[in-house]
Amino acid sequence: MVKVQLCLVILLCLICRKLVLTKITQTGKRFLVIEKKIIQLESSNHNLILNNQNLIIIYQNLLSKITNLETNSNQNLISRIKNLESSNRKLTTSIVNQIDETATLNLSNQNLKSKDSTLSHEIEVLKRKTGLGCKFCQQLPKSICGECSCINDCELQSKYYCSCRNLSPKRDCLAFHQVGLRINGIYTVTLNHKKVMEVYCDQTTDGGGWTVIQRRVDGTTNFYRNWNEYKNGFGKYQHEFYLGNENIYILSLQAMQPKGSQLRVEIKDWAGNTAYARYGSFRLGNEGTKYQLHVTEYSGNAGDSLSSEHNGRPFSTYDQDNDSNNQLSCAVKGHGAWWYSS
Ligand SMILES: [Ca+2]
Repeated sequence: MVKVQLCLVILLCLICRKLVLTKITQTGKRFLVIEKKIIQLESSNHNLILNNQNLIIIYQNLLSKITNLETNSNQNLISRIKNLESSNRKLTTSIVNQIDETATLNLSNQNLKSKDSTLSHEIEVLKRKTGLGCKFCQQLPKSICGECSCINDCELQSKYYCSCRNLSPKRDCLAFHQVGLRINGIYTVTLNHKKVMEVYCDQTTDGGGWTVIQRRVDGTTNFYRNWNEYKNGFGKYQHEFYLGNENIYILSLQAMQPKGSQLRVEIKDWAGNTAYARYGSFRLGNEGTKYQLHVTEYSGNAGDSLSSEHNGRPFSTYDQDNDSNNQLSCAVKGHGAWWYSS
């Protein structure tokens, strides 16, 4: 029995061994499979590591290339920016220079325009003075000045005046009128048989024969002048002028014979209305009397402003106060020169 049991046990053991062996063999196979897998994995891992290292190298190379590219590009950009900045500076300098040149040119242009304007004006003045560019006499009848000469003068409203300077001098305008001259213009007269001077004769107004001693038209001539200028006269006889107190004194003195002088004052306003004051007797005293005014026998329509207030008064200028006002100078206050009273 025991033997059978043992045999059973042995058989069992054998069976068990067989089972165990089978199990072991199966386990060993599994180990082998696992080992193979491990080897494969290790191999894969190794390959991965290699790949990884390659990738790192590639990455490093790329990084290096990028860095190089960046550095090169950056340097190129910096270089380009510097070039652009340099160009910009040159352009800016050029523009500033051009602006300066433009400003200079503008200034020169303005100066030239100003000079051109001044020259044009001077040319016009010269043309008027010389009569060039003003040819009215050629368009007028030759008889316009009779035996006198027509002289162009653009400054005059008439654009001409008559010059009778070619005629022999006489005592005064009345003397010319008495020999038949009826032309208004510039004549020569003698003073005290010594001095010959030019005067403007009005041979048509109120019977003619008038020697014009003063003409004021448009205010272009300064009449605020000193004693000597009023003594000797100033202005142009065909324009605004004052004949001069010394000349008026001598002319009125030498006209004392036979009948003395008359004075006619003509006034015209801006509207063209005229008025006159006529004095049947007129003369001036000599410089010792300060060219004392003698004027009487008023007639006319302008009102008597001379004989009523100024007759018998000495002449005054801003530098010779001969008026009867002890407080002030009427010439300075009135900005003129006259036979002021007070
Ligand atoms: Ca005074």
